[in-house]
Amino acid sequence: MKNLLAFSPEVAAAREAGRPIVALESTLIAHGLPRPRNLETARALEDTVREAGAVPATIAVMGGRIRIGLDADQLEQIASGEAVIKVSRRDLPACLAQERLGATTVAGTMIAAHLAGIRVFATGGIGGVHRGAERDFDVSADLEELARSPVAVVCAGAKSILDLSKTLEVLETKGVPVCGWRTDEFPAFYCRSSGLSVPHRCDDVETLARGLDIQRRLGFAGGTLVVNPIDEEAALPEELMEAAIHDALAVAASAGIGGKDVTPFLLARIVELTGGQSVDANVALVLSNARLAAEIALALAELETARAQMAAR
Ligand code: PSU
Ligand code: MN
Repeated sequence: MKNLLAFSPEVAAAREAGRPIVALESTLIAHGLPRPRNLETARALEDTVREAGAVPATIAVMGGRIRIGLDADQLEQIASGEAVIKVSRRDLPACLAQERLGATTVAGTMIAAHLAGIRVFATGGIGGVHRGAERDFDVSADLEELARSPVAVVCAGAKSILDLSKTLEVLETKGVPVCGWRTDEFPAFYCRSSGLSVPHRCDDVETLARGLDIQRRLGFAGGTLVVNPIDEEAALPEELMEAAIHDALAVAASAGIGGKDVTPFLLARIVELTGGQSVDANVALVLSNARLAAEIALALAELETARAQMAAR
């Protein structure tokens, strides 16, 4: 395993010192946001985690290794590379074997975070069950990974390019704890509400950290999904987003877009249709998720320190 993982000096030092670390994904940078906002956002995400007192670990695949923490040059490669592969679970072995440049999805990043011993991960939105999945079976591997890898994923719910109700059903079937951060509703990425309720609500990071700790002590295999609604000031009108999403879905269908290209295609189309608006909202919500993830990582570290002190007595 050792030579498949490569830690940046910052992350290696944090591991050594037992400091809280927050994983960040790279598909969002390579395929989810337009240039040059993508690189600016990647940097801002790392700074936000640092300001909150944790250490950021942006994850990507490079030169036959899974990089846990990227330097400035590597971050730029992910943001501006021409042929960056989108790496989910099924893509990891080939991307590593071929020594290609890969950006990890939520699923890919969860796998890497778990291998690196990182418990908390911040992103924008997760993949889920696509609208019409009863016909084409398009269900993101992110859901399966949430059931497998013990990592807490902080997100703003999912875009309604997906069928959010079916997405919640699959999460329930797979036994993935879904926790609403100061909300009773599953957020719809650009919008604070979806009309769908979350099974559990949490209002403080200490309780959240306790839940994560208990999940581990119970021996549960999977992760937890923490859903953090976009800030009121940054949220976009539902009608605007529904219209853009409808248009994007229609174009994708008539262009015959399929497989792993569906999500990046829809994301790019929505950016075109809403102009900078959707990008501003997207950036605001990921930054907010990074802040919350750092607070959770800190609370988890405190809880573990307290337990170790108790045990030593
Ligand atoms: N949803 C977004 N922005 C994103 C993604 C999803 O609003 O950038 C990315 C994430 O990396 C997620 C991936 O893990 O798309 C899901 O892709 P798919 O639907 O092909 O599994
Ligand atoms: Mn898919």
